Amino acid sequence: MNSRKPVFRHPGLPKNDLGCTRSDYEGLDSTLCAGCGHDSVTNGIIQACFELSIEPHRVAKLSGIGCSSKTPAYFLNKSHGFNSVHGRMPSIATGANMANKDLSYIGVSGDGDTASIGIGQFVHLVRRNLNMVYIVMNNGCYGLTKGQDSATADKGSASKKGRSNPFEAIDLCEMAVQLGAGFVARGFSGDKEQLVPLLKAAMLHKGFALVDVISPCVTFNNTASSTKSYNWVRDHMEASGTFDVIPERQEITTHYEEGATQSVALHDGSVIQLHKSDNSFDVTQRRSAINAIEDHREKGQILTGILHINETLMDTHDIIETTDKPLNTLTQEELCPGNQTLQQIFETYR
Ligand SMILES: Cc1ncc(C[n+]2csc(CCOP(=O)(O)OP(=O)(O)O)c2C)c(N)n1
Ligand code: SF4
Repeated sequence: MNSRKPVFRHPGLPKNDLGCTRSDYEGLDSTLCAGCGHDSVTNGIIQACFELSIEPHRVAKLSGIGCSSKTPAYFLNKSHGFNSVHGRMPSIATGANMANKDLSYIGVSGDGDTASIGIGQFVHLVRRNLNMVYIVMNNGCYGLTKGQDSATADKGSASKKGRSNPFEAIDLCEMAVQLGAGFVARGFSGDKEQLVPLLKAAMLHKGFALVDVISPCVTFNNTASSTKSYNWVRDHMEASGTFDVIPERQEITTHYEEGATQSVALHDGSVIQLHKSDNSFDVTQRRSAINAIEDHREKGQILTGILHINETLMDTHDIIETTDKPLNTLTQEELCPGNQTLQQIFETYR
């Protein structure tokens, strides 16, 4: 497919540490409906990768099926990509990650793709703590198949054609915290100021990082009676606080009142400095995170921001003690330990 984007680049465009401009992180033109929240999330991913100076050829983009799962075509066109079948992205991500731990994995899914057909695969991805960023573009409906309610649609919420939803909603963030995820965040496609740092923090985290982004479907679920509409989310979102992602080796210069700030050191030496709006909420404690999500839900609010972070967990490779090198770089000598060692291994099974 040809892109209609201009090939001319102004020489004065800002460049990152790699000498790349933001456009080096773009993909094909979007074919989604004008105003779809998913396009804003795509832009957030492009911005986050640009600001972090991520090498596009070191990234693998993975997705399932849905309008949301089409978006990897619209960012990082110099990266690896795999568009799997509906709800099966987690198993593709697991296989790829096991084969090559040196790539960065960005998975994009929808609430249908993750919370309905793919929920069985999703929960195991979380509990295994696969090192990847998992983005859910959450619009409370199946956009691609014309707007049926999804499992994240709130009880009582109604889409354009549907009746009020009679079922309880699945809260993917709360479920991920309960399953032991080390990084859980919630954003809104209409709040770029919060979304880009959330995505950056998720990309710097080692292990499974869930970013659930409320991303309204303007065609089927942007009604006055929908709790996933632009207006409803704007009126009901409550941020857990603001935060800075301070890259490795950069001095922390901001100063906030003691007690209101919580610093979390990331695996690569970067630091997340959270300026909390509520001192009673400790993002490093699972129970505290679950209580905060529940308390806000009871008040009819959507809690956004970093909801939980734990930098002490081991990822899948550490847990099952895989080899340090990507499988395709292993030599014959490394793969075959020799007759004597093989005999010793066989002896342990006799
Ligand atoms: C096995 C299978 N079952 C059903 C479908 C039909 N289908 C395609 S996308 C989709 C749901 C998409 O919803 P979501 O993941 O929320 O993405 P959105 O389009 O809302 O971004 C469904 C049911 C399919 N493609 N494959
Ligand atoms: S149908 Fe909805 S989710 Fe799909 S592209 Fe259009 S607005 Fe976006």
